[in-house]
Amino acid sequence: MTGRDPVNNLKIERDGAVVTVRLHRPHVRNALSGDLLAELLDALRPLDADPEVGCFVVTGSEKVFAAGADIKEMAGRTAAQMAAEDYFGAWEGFTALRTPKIAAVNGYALGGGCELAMMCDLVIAGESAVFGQPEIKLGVIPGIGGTQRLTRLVGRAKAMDLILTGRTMDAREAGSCGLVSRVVPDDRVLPEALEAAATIASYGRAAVTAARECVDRALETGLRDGILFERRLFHALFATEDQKEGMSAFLEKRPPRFTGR
Ligand code: CO8
Repeated sequence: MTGRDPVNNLKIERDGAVVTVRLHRPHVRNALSGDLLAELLDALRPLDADPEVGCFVVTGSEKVFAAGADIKEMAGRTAAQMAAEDYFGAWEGFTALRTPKIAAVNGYALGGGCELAMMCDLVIAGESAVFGQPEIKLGVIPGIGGTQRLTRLVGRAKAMDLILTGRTMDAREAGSCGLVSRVVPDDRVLPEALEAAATIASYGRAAVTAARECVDRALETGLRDGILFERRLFHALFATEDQKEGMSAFLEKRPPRFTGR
């Protein structure tokens, strides 16, 4: 990616085990530039390695989650430059973060914005949120996993409809077709996401990681392999203190105290 923009494109806040990342490029509707991605990874990688951090919440503004990849940044590039830079390849660094990620979406989540939401583990959207993959209108196609993740999440029929026509869908449709985990009133998006994040962060880290990896495996492999993968991770969790603590606490009728060990 290009030289770093001196302006901060993100606002990061930590409250205990939960880290909130707010995309902040209001002049371009939070368009996802190379600088923004580099900043995001620089900020989140050390937090991902911190055992005290249990969940990330990614959000935008009241009106825009993100209006996609930065069109100005891409517009003049040649195919050779795009390939040489492996443009968008670095987004794999975001999906590789092992800490659970919740997208808290108000307003537009278009193109790369919709793809960013789909890279998160949960998507909590406000009633006025708008989702779409409008790249066809720019003479291109989704480039940060949209054709693959959207199809897996909502099925071929709706993915073709959205990607070929470039139409948008509202939060209700996105919720009913499986793109969005919860649709809530607009002013409840961040509180609800923070509550879910605190809940996830309160559980044993090994179980949370195993659960995420197993659910994602369901989209990537056949049923027999997925079930075997799940069973092996389930067995492995019996090596953790958190499993002993969680089950003892249940039997002793007291709240568990997970330590991440
Ligand atoms: N990139 C760069 N600038 C943007 C973007 C963007 N994605 N979106 C908005 N802006 C800029 C506008 O150019 C405008 O700038 P200026 O003030 O200098 O004119 C400013 O933000 C405000 O934009 P609007 O006036 O349009 O704001 P509105 O609030 O009226 O509308 C919308 C908000 C609906 C979000 C509208 O801006 C919009 O439709 N944006 C573009 C959405 C879009 O097409 N997204 C897809 C982008 S492409 C992509 O994500 C993946 C490409 C895959 C390429 C594959 C390569 C490998």
